[in-house]
Formats: sequence, structure tokens, C-alpha cells
Amino acid sequence: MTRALLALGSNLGDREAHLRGAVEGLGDAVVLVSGVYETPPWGDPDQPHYLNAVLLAVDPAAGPRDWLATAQRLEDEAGRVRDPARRFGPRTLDVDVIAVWNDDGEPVTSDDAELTLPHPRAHLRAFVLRPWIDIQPYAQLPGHGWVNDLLRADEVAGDLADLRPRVDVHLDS
Ligand code: PH2
Ligand code: MG
Ligand code: MG
Repeated sequence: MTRALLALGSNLGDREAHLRGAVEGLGDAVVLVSGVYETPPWGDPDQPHYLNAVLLAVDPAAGPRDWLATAQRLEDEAGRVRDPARRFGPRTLDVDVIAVWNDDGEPVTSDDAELTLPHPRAHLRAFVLRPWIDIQPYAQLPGHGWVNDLLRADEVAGDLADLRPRVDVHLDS
């Protein structure tokens, strides 16, 4: 069995429906779903704001590459079109595998060109770290320590102030 922390993002079309579709598409694998945050675009400013959330999922059989395949399936189901010229550009649905833990609770690492685990930039992303502590206040990002400490780091704290909780949006019902 593995556990995975998946980050969801959407900034095209019906953003809420895309996030909800990802949660529904994971079915019984979903264990915990965070709140939803409205976030300014990171990395490529010329695009709409995102809705971001994270979820914790378990699967009795999935290895790291299975989680990646699941993430890509969910993105495809949301009609995602990839633009190689805009790496951080707009998208109907983004599902990123942030970290995976094995049966013993040990983090799984991967240097695969297609799947780096833990996610190489997660420690810098307020839109991943903030929703994460909604569902796991004592979360640790493998290799980087307490998520709560990462949120206070200078590179992240500025972005954190720009996240807006969307308490009117719920993904888990
Ligand atoms: N995803 C990106 C690029 N920029 N900005 C925000 N706020 N949220 C995202 O999920 C996001 C982004 C590419 O994956
Ligand atoms: Mg992403
Ligand atoms: Mg992605």
C-alpha cells in the first residue's frame, strides 16, 4: 500500500468542477481533502488566478508511477491541453504528486526524469503547503521538515499572504 499527497490546481473553465472531478475520479482512494484557496498565478503571471487544494489518497497496490499515471488520467479527463511553450501556463486541471509514503510510513524517493519525488519545488509553494496543513497540521515534507516551518520561510511567507481561503467551495461532499 502507498499513501500519496496530491496537489490540485485549476485556472481555466469551471475551476471548481475540475477540482471536484479529480476528487470524484479518485473514488475510494481519497482519505482527506483540504480546503480550497484562490491563489495568484505563480511562475507565469499572464493567466487567471488558480483554485488550489491538496488531498491525501491511499491505494493498496499503487507504486509511485501508478500515482503519476492516475494524475495524468485525471488531467486528461478534465480536457487538459498541454502547451510545451508555457511550462507554468494555464490549465483546466493540474494534479501533481507531491510525496508518496510506503506501508511503513517511509517516504518514497524517485529520481526518474518523469517523476521526481518528493516534488522538487513543493517546499516553495504556498499553494501546496497551506492546504496541506488543513488536513495534516503536523505534516512533514520529506527532505524539508515541518510544513509549518516552510510556510514561515521568507520565500513562501509573501505568497502565503496572497492566498485567499474559499470557504464557500467544498470538494468532499
Ligand atoms: N500551477 C502551475 C503554475 N502556476 N500558480 C498557482 N497559484 N497555482 C498553481 O497550481 C500553479 C501556478 C503549474 O503547475
Ligand atoms: Mg503544478
Ligand atoms: Mg503538474
